[in-house]
Amino acid sequence: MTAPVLFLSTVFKPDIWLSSLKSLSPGLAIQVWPDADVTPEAVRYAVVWRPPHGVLRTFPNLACVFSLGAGVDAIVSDPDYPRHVPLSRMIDPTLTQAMTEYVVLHVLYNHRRQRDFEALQRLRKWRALNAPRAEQVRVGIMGLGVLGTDAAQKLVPLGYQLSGWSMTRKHVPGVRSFCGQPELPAFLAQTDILVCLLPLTPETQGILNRSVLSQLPKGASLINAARGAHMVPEDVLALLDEGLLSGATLDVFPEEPLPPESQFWTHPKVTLTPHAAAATDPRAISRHIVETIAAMERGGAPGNLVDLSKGY
Ligand code: NDP
Ligand code: OXD
Repeated sequence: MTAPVLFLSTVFKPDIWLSSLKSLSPGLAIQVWPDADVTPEAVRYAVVWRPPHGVLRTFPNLACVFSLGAGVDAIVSDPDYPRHVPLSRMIDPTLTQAMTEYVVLHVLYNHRRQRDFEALQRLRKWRALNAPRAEQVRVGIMGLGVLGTDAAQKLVPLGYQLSGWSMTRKHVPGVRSFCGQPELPAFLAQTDILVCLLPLTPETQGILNRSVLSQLPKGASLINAARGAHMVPEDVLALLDEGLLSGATLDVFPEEPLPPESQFWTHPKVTLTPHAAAATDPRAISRHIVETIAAMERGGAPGNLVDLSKGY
């Protein structure tokens, strides 16, 4: 059998994705890597999540690669990625909404000292803790793209002082824009709650390190919902122990699943979730894939394109 669509993931089981694609386009012929009967020449579209490096280049007639997620670091880091093939990533309102819920939840959690209240609850201690008013709290979002911008826009009406750091200057009402390396120190110096929503690229890898985080005001908190490799784990743990960081909400880790021996599991100042901030909705991505394939077969171009020269 030959099929123009190939499902290729080292992490996701194909069933749910295949049934979702088939329900929208019953005639779509799909095969699953690494089935032995896949004919490389027949593959025109690849639907991927963390594909093994070197595999995509073995399909000479690829017309488009679809990422099942918003972050494409595991794809663009493949030195053999066929760079003439467009890469379309996940941009979808359901995913954006889910991430915004996560960010709003944990900004409030850190601002309102919920972690401290839970510690007191465990001790059966009835004690009110003070928290500043939202107007006094400065939230800084690293990465003012699709996800960061939406989260910022939803936090503004709650009264927080919002700022964002990006590559290029942004004009989002109520959100102060900082951009580029030269403006990073000023951005950090005025941030009480730092939210990382950057893509993982060679420039942003390890950016949540001692030297950068030490530029935050003492007692700032960190929310990382982007990628684990943004963080230098030992630096974050040390800064929590030293009190420079008062708390951290972490959704992503350099090694996932987080190993049982990791100190993050039990650190009293850490709240963690298992890379669950914003999952891709199979129906939403399937709609995007099916519609894009239909458009491309009529001669159209794919949307949600990654700029391969920038890596995001
Ligand atoms: P976008 O590409 O829309 O936004 C990225 C933002 O980061 C842009 O504002 C960009 O600036 C900025 N940026 C990139 N590189 C730099 C740099 N070197 N210095 C400063 N700013 C930089 O991405 P999304 O908002 O869609 O997604 C962000 C990330 O969130 C994903 O890459 C993924 O890793 C993560 N994610 C995590 C999920 C989870 O469940 N934990 C779910 C979904 C996504 P500019 O706009 O100027 O180019
Ligand atoms: C994504 C993710 O990038 O789920 O979409 O991490």
